[in-house]
Amino acid sequence: MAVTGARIEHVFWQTSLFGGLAPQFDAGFDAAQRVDLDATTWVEHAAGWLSGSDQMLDDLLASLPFRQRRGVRMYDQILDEPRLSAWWRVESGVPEPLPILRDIRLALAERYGEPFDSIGFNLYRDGNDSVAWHGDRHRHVVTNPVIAIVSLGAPRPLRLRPRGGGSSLSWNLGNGDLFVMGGACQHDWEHTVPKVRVTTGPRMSVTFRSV
Ligand SMILES: O=C(O)CCC(=O)C(=O)O
Repeated sequence: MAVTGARIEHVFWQTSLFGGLAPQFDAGFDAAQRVDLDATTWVEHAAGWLSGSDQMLDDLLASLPFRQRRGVRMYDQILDEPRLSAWWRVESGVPEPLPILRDIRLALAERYGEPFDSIGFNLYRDGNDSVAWHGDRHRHVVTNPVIAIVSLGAPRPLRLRPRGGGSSLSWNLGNGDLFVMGGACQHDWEHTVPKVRVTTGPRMSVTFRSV
């Protein structure tokens, strides 16, 4: 994959069966399954929540100004972050990068009782891109922040473990899956998207937060 200026070019991947349709999400959250990780932490997973996710991936790759964040602490070292990111915030005054992202944002806001006024886009170009174990820094400002993640493209494991260690749980997220972390998840648990040896293509996470 080449990164030219702020734009991504020449990304090829195997599309999923229904991924190339016009994007549409399940406003009824019919497939959502909630799991309590402990007394104060929950996650919710809706497999295939967004159909047409390959089309959305294409559209976002073509339009978003992805950047590599510099000087991020990972694995106890200061490194360039091994993934690319882009951001959108309500306060910018510009519309969401795609009209359907506004509909998704408002549907998530209604279901989870959060304004979700910020969207972060993370691009894992191949199996070498990753994010290390962390809890969202946002937890220092907000108690029990809810983070909703819509995954586009090739599935990658997202793992969760109790802060400080312990056995981990794993969800394979891509192709329009919705995954929501709530309760004390950012305080008491950590999550990671680890490097993998084999992937069938890029994955993008579209992450909704309330800042
Ligand atoms: O890409 C993902 O699914 C997780 C994103 C994440 O952990 C983060 O940006 O803090």
